[in-house]
Amino acid sequence: MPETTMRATSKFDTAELSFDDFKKIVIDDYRIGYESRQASIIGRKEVLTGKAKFGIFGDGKEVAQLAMAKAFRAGDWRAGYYRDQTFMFATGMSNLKEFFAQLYANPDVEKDPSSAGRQMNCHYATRFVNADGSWVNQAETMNCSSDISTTGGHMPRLLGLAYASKLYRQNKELEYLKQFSVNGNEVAFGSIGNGATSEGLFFEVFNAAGVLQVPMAISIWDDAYAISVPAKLQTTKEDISEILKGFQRENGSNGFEIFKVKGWDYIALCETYAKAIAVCREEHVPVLIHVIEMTQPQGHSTSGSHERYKSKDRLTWEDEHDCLLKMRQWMISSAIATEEELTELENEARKYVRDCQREAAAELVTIVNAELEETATMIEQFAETVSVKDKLIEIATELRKSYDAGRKEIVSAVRKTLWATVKEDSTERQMLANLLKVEKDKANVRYNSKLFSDTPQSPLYVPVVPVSYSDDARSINGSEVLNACFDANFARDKTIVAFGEDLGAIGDVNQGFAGLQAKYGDIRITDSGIRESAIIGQGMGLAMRGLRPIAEIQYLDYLIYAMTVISDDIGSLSYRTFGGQKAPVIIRTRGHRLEGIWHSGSPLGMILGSMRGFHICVPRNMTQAAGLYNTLLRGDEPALVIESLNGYRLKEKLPSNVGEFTIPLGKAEIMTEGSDITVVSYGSTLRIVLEAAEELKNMGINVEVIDPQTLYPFDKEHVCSTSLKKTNKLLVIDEDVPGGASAYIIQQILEEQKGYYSLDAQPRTLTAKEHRPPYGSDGDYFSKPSFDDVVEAVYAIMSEANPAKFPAIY
Ligand SMILES: Cc1ncc(C[n+]2csc(CCOP(=O)(O)OP(=O)(O)O)c2C)c(N)n1
Ligand SMILES: [Mg+2]
Repeated sequence: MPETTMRATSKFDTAELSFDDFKKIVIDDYRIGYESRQASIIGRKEVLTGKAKFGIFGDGKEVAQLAMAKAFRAGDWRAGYYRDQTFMFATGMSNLKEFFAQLYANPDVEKDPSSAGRQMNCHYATRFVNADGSWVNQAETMNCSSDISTTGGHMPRLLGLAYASKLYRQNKELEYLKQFSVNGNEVAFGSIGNGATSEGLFFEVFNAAGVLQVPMAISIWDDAYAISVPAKLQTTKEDISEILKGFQRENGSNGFEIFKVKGWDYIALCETYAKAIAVCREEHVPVLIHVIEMTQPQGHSTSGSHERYKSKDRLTWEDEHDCLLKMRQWMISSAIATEEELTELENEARKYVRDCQREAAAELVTIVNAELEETATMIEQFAETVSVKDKLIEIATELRKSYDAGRKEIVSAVRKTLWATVKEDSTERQMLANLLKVEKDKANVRYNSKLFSDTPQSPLYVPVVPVSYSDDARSINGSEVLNACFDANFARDKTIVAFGEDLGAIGDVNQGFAGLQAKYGDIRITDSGIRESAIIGQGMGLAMRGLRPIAEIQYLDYLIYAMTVISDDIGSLSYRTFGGQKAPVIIRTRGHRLEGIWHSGSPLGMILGSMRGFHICVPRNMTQAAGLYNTLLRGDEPALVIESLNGYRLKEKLPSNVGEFTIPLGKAEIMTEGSDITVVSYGSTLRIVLEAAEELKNMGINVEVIDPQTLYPFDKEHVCSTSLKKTNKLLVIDEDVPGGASAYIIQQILEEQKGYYSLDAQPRTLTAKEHRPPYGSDGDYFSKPSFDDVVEAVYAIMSEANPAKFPAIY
């Protein structure tokens, strides 16, 4: 059995390094690199012979990663991409067995701690959330934020991870948080392919890091290709560090230190990384290490072969410049090792990797085969008792014969057995039905769990504190209620920070943060550049490192600019790490109707479709918003809060416990009681609906208006379907497009809450039009649901049900 203990790289920083010590370190490094290469070669074979589904590997990038690992310390962070297996092995953050367990999609989190079999291979993560929701001591561990497959998608997160070090260094009030930082000495290491630097996110983050001066070290693995597309078609001048030269800091300016080094030159790489990371760590200067002349010995991935698009000359060049080959030649010529010693090392390494691979494969296959055997036997025994014996024997035989069967084949065989025997009733059948239930429950945990971290610290379990008002409660602007809420929370919790465009000096465009920067300092309440993705990435990285960011997007319409980070990265984080990582960032924005195509959006359907993994809060006024912030800031899951853009100047009473009262997520509220029809609405539209309900009362119609307050989760206590039992009629009103969020709400009420059975009229929706809202009051009137529209929509449903009492208006 192979040992899969850590084979981490050693540093060269011993005070007196003898040549023998030096040799040993280099040879050990070569071993790690060579094993990593073998993992790539065997991994590819496993895919091409059908034993795994897809493979993408770090071959050709090994030597630079050995050098990078030498500069990486406990407390540091990585945000990289799918080429970094050598770095993960060399730091000890992963090992070969885990590499293969992930390749085989082993859903056991002990075997694949990065993703519990959920992610493709070479998508790494370390686990830093304990089962009870508490954090591991990140200052003592090496930390790897969870990889995503989208090229460049991780860059905003990298910025946030680095920015956390800046906050921990500059904000002395955070010194007590020793488990997250030691004086901000941690570097955030990023890696990205040369092709992916064409992405907007790369440039956005690069500029932001230069402005913010954060300890971020980006390595570009430049192999001159992005799948088949050569550098000529990707990068101006075919040279990314050349064109980024303007970012070089000079004469006391801010900016980057930029390095360029060849990917096969071990010594130059080690020296470059030592130098680059020292300045990054000590001075908090971002650094770029452009590693050129890298290769892809096996091509891009298992999906194709690079012989199709690389010239013969290029392929020959790649063979000659293979970084491990070059390192080997250098080791021999420098008398570090002999040809024979290296051949022996390579033979040992090949066997070792093969053993690791076989063991990882066997670990899954043995368990699944035992389950298969048990299931097939149960089906065969059941077959003996039924008239469709042949059919069941056929199912069992097929199951036994299936090549590389997984749980899919086992569960499918049981389901087909139950179909074939639907009219039978026996103990054997019941046993199979029970087995199916058990297996479905297990599959649910394996494949469908942990969208949220769902620990005792979830905002869903934050104790409810009712709002209270003193007898002489002042009526003030909504923005002032929010301001008081933020003030109280900033005073209570030193880890809370907020940033966004115009948030700092002027206190946001609608004054929710007015005066708070002066009170709490510009390190906690900060203006940001116009860079929505980077703002959200900043929030994500901070939240992963124990801070409580409120990341502000100026208007809801601009959320789209950050959607990749929100949807791909934050939204899937808990799921894709099986709860091993979390990023409880609160995204604050404002939206719904105001003026103009890009200042009146309410794209909740888009949000609901792409932001699962977030709590979606749509408060109708600022007091409700405050209660939701109070809940979210005490929980540990990500959320979006959309304030009503037209509500900041409306008067609201100031609660006496404005920073303490909490509104539970998923708590729908009945705004007005009525017995004729249930109307569900939220956000800015709700005020119009309430006014319409008053008018409708004059027409003899009693409307029950319900505000779900949060769309995700939606009305956990089924207030809506309970209301339907009384009214039997449903109208859903919002400002999204037809079939947008209203379709989701209808699905929740009719299907999820079984409201369908209470209906005696067609359920209806009243929404905005399909296009964006035009500028001006008339544009608003003719494209968003107006007071008149609401009155008529309710009336029409009543008229349909009882035309004698409510004759058609038109
Ligand atoms: C946003 C996004 N667009 C496209 C892809 C498909 N894709 C995967 S890898 C890749 C090429 C990346 O090239 P490069 O950044 O140079 O990295 P390399 O694979 O060469 O190391 C592409 C286009 C993706 N994963 N994500
Ligand atoms: Mg490339």
